[in-house]
Amino acid sequence: MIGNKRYSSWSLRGWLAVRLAGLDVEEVVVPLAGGGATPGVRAATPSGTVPYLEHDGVRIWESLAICEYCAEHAPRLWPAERPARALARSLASEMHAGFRGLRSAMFFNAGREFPGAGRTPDALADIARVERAWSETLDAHGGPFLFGRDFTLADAMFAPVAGRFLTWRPDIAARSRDYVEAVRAHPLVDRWYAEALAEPEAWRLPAYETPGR
Ligand SMILES: N[C@@H](CCC(=O)N[C@@H](CS)C(=O)NCC(=O)O)C(=O)O
Repeated sequence: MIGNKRYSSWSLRGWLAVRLAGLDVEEVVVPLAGGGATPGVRAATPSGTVPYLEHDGVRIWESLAICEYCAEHAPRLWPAERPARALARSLASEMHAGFRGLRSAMFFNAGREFPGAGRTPDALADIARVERAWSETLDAHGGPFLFGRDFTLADAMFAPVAGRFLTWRPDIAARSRDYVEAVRAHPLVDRWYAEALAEPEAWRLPAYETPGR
């Protein structure tokens, strides 16, 4: 189960992991109600949040746990070398646990652009940290993705950040912009955006359609 694609950034992470692993699951999309209390999500998932996965009789929630479950089916979703794998897991965990300033000031909307808005001090500090993390891995592995040619679960965890940068257009380095474009061009991310734009207008929430909330 995922939230609607226009808004649900955590769902994008879990959905990418499931699709990258090729798990055969039915996709259930629930339009988010806003405010973190969608009745259909509350009733159907242990944590009251999406993404939520049921597969082979197993129930998994929390995007990072879903990533790890998918990697058990497809170990190639983490980098092959142990040091790179450790770094990828560290970055994925850091994303899962943090960047609240960025996430609250620059919410995810796959269909809008709010260039220049949302630049709170906390968001800018988070963006600086994101750029440091990205440049370290991009320099070490040569891009286009964080750990080289393959799109890993670290990229899946940061894909909604790339999406936020496309919406809010903060000032970022050319290297970061290239990475954002590479993530956006990934066929699965492109599919997510296409499906987000095809969602019913009735699912739109005014609070997520303008920059100032
Ligand atoms: N830590 C959770 C966060 C999940 C989360 O907050 N998801 C939001 C949607 S993006 C949600 O389910 N909100 C409940 C709601 O809107 O009803 C994870 O990594 O999966």
